[in-house]
Amino acid sequence: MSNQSQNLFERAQKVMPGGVNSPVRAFKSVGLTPRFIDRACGNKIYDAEGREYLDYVGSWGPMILGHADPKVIEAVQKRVEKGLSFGACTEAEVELAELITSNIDHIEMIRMVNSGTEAVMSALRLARGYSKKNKIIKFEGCYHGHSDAMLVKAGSGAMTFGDPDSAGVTKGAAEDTLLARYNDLTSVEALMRENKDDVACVIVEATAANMGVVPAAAGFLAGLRKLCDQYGALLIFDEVITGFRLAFGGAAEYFGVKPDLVTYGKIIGGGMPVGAYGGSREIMEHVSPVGSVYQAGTLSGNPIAMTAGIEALKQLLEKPEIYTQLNEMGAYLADGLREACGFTVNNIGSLTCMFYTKEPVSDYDSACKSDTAGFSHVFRELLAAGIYVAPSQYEAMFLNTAFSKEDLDFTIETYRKILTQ
Ligand code: KE4
Repeated sequence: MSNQSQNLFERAQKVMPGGVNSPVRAFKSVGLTPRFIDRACGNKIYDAEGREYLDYVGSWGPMILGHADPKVIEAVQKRVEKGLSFGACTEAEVELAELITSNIDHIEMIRMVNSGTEAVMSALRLARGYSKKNKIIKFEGCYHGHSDAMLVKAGSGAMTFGDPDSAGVTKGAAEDTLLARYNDLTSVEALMRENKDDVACVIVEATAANMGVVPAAAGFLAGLRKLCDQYGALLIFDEVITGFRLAFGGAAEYFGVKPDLVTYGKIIGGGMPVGAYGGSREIMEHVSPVGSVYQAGTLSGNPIAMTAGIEALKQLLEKPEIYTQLNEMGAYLADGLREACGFTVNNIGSLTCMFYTKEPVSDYDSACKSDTAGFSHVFRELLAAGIYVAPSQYEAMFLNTAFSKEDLDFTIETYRKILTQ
């Protein structure tokens, strides 16, 4: 069979850095040519050669209803006939905003942007503009997109390539970013005390999924809430991955802890480029044009993207049983992998990650103990067997509603064969 992906990758590398538009897709850490994907349906993707894969990436989270959901596709097809983008107000953006604010009580107002990075960058600016304070506390191994202030000991691709601090990020841009340890409230309290009148916010993945999956420990998020209240800092939940996945109300609903601001991405756009940030009216009305915190975007609220998001979120609202189904499947997969492989497997809801260590993984340092060479070997064997997981140890396996028990059993059995051969 011709290796179309190889040919395409050679062309791509001539005209795009690394041949990709996002580093982790380059398969660099697993030493393979990335598969160029031609189409997808349900929980399957098909590469340029027509090979089928069971897809545990799901576009890094958006495809919770499976690829090419018929209702989402139909809604988008109808909408595009009316034009693609106006740079003006549309009913679609109001409808998506209302869907969210009327179903998530800590979101009274929301602003649509075009990516998770943009949502985080804007939320941080808002937190600083609202509080008139400068410092931001983030956690080692958490990834919040590629805005300068966040590329400090970041997770995801930055962690995969071992360069948590990116070139091009100036000292000035990073010096107000303080680093704490995930699941360690004492490290947060120490930073709060040292910077007590100048911490604008704490930003946290309310379950980390960019150093592999590392759930928030019992009491961690409630402890952050208490510390933020005590020191007058805003608590920002970065729910780009967990939003509309752990529950419709995301990790905030799952853990019962209310943040001051939330950032969204991925599922909110139903597969189209959408990010958003939201919170109380009191805070959000500091955003331009009402308030003094400037933020803007040509394609923000794009009607096609809004339509995809509306259709996806409507289905999640209409079928709340989806979350029970996804969470049960997540636990089933995790238990099966644990039993079959004997490694540490972290799971929360429909997010699962196997680490190539037998030690517990609860923060950045323990995640770094995973044998990434062992991961890469298994990745290559899985791909050959038609199972597509993220090409990095420091990501998640994302389940969607198209998965069956048979798919999970096939996956568990394949892992078992690879690790016992
Ligand atoms: P985007 O700018 O990629 O839409 O979102 C950035 C972001 C923000 N916050 C969290 C918690 C995130 O996980 C992300 C992006 N996630 C990665 C996957 N772990 C995107 C994949 C990629 O970089 O290609």
